[in-house]
Amino acid sequence: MTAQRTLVLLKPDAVQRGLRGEIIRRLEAKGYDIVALAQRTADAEELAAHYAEHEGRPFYSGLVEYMGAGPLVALVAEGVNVIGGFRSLAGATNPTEAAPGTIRGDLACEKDLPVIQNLVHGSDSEESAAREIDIWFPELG
Ligand code: DAT
Ligand code: MG
Repeated sequence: MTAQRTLVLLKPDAVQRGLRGEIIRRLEAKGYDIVALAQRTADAEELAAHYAEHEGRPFYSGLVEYMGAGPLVALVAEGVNVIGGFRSLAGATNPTEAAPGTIRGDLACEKDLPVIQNLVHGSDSEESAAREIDIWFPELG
């Protein structure tokens, strides 16, 4: 039971739909702390770094286009097992499969688009969290 940090993105669809407060409310209500937070429009370089694992996938160019289409909010959340804990709050990648009660299950809906728009990103491992926090908040390193 050690405290962890995770990198969360409130993706451009979350900002555009006015869901920042609702998503941050869930994260804080769960008991996680927010140790850094910034809103900005991501550039191609940081998105390529962030999504390097998906380069070459059929949805990659749509993903980078969607993530750069407007402002997003990047934040670092802290708490015991927050990496898995936030992914539980977020729900499954596809909003149709995401359980009710989760951010994606309650607030997102599958669209007929080449990329899945699902409101949030959360790091998937300690290694990813360290790498992603360094991309979005190098000053925390
Ligand atoms: P997650 O965001 O749940 O960690 P991921 O890392 O596998 O999921 O994918 C990153 C994002 O890319 C995901 O949030 C939505 C999009 N995506 C993933 N798989 C997809 C697919 N098969 N078709 C369209 N978009 C997809
Ligand atoms: Mg992922």
